[in-house]
Amino acid sequence: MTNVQSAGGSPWERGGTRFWIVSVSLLAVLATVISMVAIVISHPKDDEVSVATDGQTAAAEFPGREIDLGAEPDESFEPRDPKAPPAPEGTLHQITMTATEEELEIAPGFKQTMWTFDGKVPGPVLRGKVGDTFEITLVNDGTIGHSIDFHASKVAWNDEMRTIDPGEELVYRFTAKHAGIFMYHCGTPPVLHHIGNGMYGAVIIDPPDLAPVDHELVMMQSELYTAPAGEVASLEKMLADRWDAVVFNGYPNQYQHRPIRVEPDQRIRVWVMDDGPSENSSFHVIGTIFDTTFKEGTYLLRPDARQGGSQTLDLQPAQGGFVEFSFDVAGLYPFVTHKFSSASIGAVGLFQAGDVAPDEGGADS
Ligand SMILES: [Cu+2]
Repeated sequence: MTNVQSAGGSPWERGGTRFWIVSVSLLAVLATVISMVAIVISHPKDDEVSVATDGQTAAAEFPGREIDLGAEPDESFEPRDPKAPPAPEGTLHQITMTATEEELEIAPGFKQTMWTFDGKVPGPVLRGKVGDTFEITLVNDGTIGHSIDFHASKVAWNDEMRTIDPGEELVYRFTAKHAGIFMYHCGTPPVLHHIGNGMYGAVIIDPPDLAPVDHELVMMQSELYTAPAGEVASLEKMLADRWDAVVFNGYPNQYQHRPIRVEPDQRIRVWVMDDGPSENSSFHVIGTIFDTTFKEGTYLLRPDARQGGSQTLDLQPAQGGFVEFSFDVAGLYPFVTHKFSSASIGAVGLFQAGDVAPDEGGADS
């Protein structure tokens, strides 16, 4: 036994040598396979890279269509009127609002079925004063349940904000007890889906000392989520924050296509509402400084001896306020959300102060 072992090794030892040779070979093959897989994983295909790095195509992993943000709207395109409506006379405002589901043009040459209040996205801007009573009759002309939730109100969620079926209506009555610009939206679950498909707007409740201005405007910022033709955008896309555009008053770059005309030295107030549903806003006007800012019910800045200036109004979803400013010289003044990843996908507009042609440059800077 001993000799056999010393002369040529035991069968176990000879078998062990083969075992180790085979094992090492297998390990080498395995390591090669693992490293090849690692190389493939670390070098994704070109289209996967573009999905991960290009904000405009980040939504491509969800069903939808691509908005051409460089396209011009038709000659006949009328932008959403940015003027803030005046507060109506009287202290009781009886208004009917209708929930609809209809196809709208939400970008140049791009139509999509949206859920709306009164057939538009955003819904109408309502206005009143502290102490006024709003009596809103909500009519559901859609095919699914809808509702309305006014942030300007103090009412029971299970009563006025209840969901009504198609064909039904309800009366939502509230007295405005606090000043500011407040979001309203459909509150039917999943709320994200109903807001993301268009059911949102704003109510302005004037502070008692609101000074007169030359131009008073409203900008409601929101995201657009595209869907396959004939469909509404999916909840999954909204849950993943995969918007396709960020817009003021429902349409990408509409006030760049149709600038807002003002004059130098005129005083301008812009009410800004972040209707989201999910993206924040940092409202900024290029070429001027705000001397007055009002956010979430209070003045942050008013002209005084300290001569402070403000460059942006920062808002999270469902926050609002206003800014006041003027332009010192004639020219073009873009306005943006200074979160430029949002500005670059539709959240840009243009003031034209005085007689200067909108195509004289600067609009894209
Ligand atoms: Cu709804």
